[in-house]
Amino acid sequence: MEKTWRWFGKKDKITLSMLRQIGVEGIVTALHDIPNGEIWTVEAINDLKTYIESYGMRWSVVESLPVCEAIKYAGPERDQLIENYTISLANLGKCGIKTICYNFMPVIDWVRTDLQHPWPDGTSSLYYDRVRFAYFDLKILQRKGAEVDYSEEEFNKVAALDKTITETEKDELIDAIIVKTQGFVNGNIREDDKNPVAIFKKLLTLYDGIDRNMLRENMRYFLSAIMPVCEEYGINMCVHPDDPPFQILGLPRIVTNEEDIAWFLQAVDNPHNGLTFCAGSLSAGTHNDTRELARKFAKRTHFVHLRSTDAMPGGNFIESTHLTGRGHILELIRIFEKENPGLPMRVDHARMMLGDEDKGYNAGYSFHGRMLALGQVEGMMAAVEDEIQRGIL
Ligand code: DNO
Repeated sequence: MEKTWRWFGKKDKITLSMLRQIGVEGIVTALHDIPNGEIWTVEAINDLKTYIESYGMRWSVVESLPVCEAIKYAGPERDQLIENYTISLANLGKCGIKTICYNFMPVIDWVRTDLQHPWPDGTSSLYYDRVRFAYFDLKILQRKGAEVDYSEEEFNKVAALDKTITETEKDELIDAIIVKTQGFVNGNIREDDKNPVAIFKKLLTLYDGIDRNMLRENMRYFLSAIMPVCEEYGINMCVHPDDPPFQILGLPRIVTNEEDIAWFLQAVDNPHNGLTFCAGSLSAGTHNDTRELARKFAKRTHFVHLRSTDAMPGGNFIESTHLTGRGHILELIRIFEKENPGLPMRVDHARMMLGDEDKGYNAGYSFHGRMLALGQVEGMMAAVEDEIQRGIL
């Protein structure tokens, strides 16, 4: 597999020369300064591409070319936005960048309740606590109809939490769920927004009355519209699974399990319509077995996120190390190297350690933690390569 790294552009505190030193081969990035929905020009793409190449690496994957909400909920401006998207794709194709990661999650991308959950060894990681999430939904958002999503036991726990939670903790919860995890990935909420909860509530209303089937149809519409340009330029689209892979906040989520993946691959049955196999997102749902999914969908996978999670009691989950957990990374490397060799892969959501905490990195994108994870994954890749050489895989 190709060793890639998510880099947030020239403003990223982790520089390309640092990445070169730790053995990164390919860069995963985006034109982060261009607002969602606007066209990526050949000039802007080439400028960043040349910069990356000047450090001896290549721009391997775009993550993400964001799909605007109006495309997802089928607003009146969707055709214009799809037209812009198609032009950006063609421009990327002209520059030779052909693997494009995106997602189709309404309003909110990945969700965690704690960005610095302490481990006994002094490191920290991201964490999802179902009761804290329910607290956000029921007490902070006060979402209409939210009651049906939680059990009586969860209600009682939320009521107990309400008696002890401090205002600072509430702010931290809001920050974790809708600011720090979203700002840098989809631009719906920015770090300097004054009232993120109000903005978020308004965004949720865009999906009133939109169910899973409608969202699926909107995804089919989008993919069908962009396939001709993907074919023309050899571009591989790869959707990121929903994280976590289950329904939240009354929003439909449609890339959560085997049936969902099979659905969108079949709905637009074209090799250019594929999957970002995010082992972390998929493993966060106890209904998923990453090994089975990889065996099934390896051929339509264009990009791999190697990370792992552990399920905890009560529907909570934690990012585990890259050597452990429900991601089964070693086995995934075996499957992908056998079924679809050479795919770009990056590590993801590593722990914070050894001073990462003070650097202001984007949540989940520490330096030391990711470097350790990359070292672990490289070791596993070497072991798999050895199995291939010895003919035992
Ligand atoms: C989280 C990321 C996702 C991913 C987008 C792709 O850390 O893996 O936010 O970049 O969903 O569009």
